[in-house]
Amino acid sequence: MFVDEIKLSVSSGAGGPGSVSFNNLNSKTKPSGGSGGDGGNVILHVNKELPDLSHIMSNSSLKAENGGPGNKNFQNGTSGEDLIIEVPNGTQVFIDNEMYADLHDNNSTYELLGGSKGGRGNYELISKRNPNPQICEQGVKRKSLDIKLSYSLYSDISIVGLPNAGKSTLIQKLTNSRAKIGDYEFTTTSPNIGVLNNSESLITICDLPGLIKGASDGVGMGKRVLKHLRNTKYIIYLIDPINEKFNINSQISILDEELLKFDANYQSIKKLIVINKSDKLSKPNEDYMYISCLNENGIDKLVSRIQKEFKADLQIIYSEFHKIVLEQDDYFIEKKENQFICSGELVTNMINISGNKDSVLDEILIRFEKSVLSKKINEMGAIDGDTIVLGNLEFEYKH
Ligand SMILES: Nc1nc2c(ncn2[C@@H]2O[C@H](COP(=O)(O)OP(=O)(O)OP(=O)(O)O)[C@@H](O)[C@H]2O)c(=O)[nH]1
Ligand SMILES: [Mg+2]
Repeated sequence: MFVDEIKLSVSSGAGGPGSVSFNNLNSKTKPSGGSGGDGGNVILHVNKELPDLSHIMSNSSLKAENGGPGNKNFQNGTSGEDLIIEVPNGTQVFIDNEMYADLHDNNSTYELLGGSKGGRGNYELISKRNPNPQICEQGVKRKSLDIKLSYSLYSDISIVGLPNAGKSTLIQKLTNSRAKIGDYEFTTTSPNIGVLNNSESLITICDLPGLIKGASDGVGMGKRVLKHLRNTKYIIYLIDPINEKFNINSQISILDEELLKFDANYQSIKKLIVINKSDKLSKPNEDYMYISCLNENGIDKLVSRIQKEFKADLQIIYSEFHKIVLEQDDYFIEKKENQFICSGELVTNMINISGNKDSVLDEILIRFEKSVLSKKINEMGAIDGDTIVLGNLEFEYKH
């Protein structure tokens, strides 16, 4: 089954914990605890061979590997393996309904989440201030993200029209596609792709499910159809002149309106209006191109027209999209009477230290003072004696 939309939960690998250990060298003890390895990244890799997103399990939760722990004797932990998710060209990434990436370049990659940093062992924490640290960092926790992947097909031409206009019949006439045909509405439920027969160049054609009024608001299969026009170079509006509800002009208006409401940039995709079922008409209107998929009248003319159009260099409208880099290290400060309660990733990482209790507290205080938290709390009007809460730690504020 063709799958063009999928929801996933992904997590980066956690950083491995550092270690506290000491070596005896010439009767002096020296810190020798190795650091934890970094966790694996979450990466999307664009692979043009993939036909859709059906290789990814819907609603699955995928995780990169955690970094290994640091050990005594300067041994650093191993880095966690990246989680690499293969996606087809034309995949978009959404987080909370906002598009974060539009991936078009084969073999390119997009980092969704960087692996979390490994915790430093006491060897790496040696500093002028603390030449003999009895502490290590525990490594940054894994980060998780709920994403939606949406795939829009690439095609040279998309056949768009109301249900029953003959779109699938036309793709059968033009290409090797064996699309299903039916004398009822919504026969086609997912896109069919074919390659134009007897053409000098390779021209791919896509037959889409029928569009109806309100499609851009999600009526019928609306949005799932309209999104596939994003990566097409040329659109054929296929019109049914014997449609009992809508005449030729109203069909054109419905299609124009729904396309533009979905994405105003669709205006710039070149379009050709083709009236099908001319076998049912006694006197065609000369303004349009007429065909009959039934008796094949006008099909040759349509093919010549397509070939002529494709001699010019037609392009898809979106070929590049600035990829948004995801923000990390969030923090929140809540003021409650004389308390400043700090939370978020920045805080979690700041207090994620283990080892000798007093040394751990000293280190956290020094990190706090150097951090943006201390600056913000000062700006928020903290005075000496107020309480600062960092996770499960509380201490008195001093200017
Ligand atoms: N008379 C006549 N009937 C046609 C012609 N082309 C297609 N049809 C008929 O129109 C009906 C609908 O054809 P389809 O190709 O399934 O239409 P569609 O636009 O793909 O329909 P959906 O997938 O439901 O949107 C079928 O009964 C076809 O045989 C034509 O040129 N003349
Ligand atoms: Mg069809």
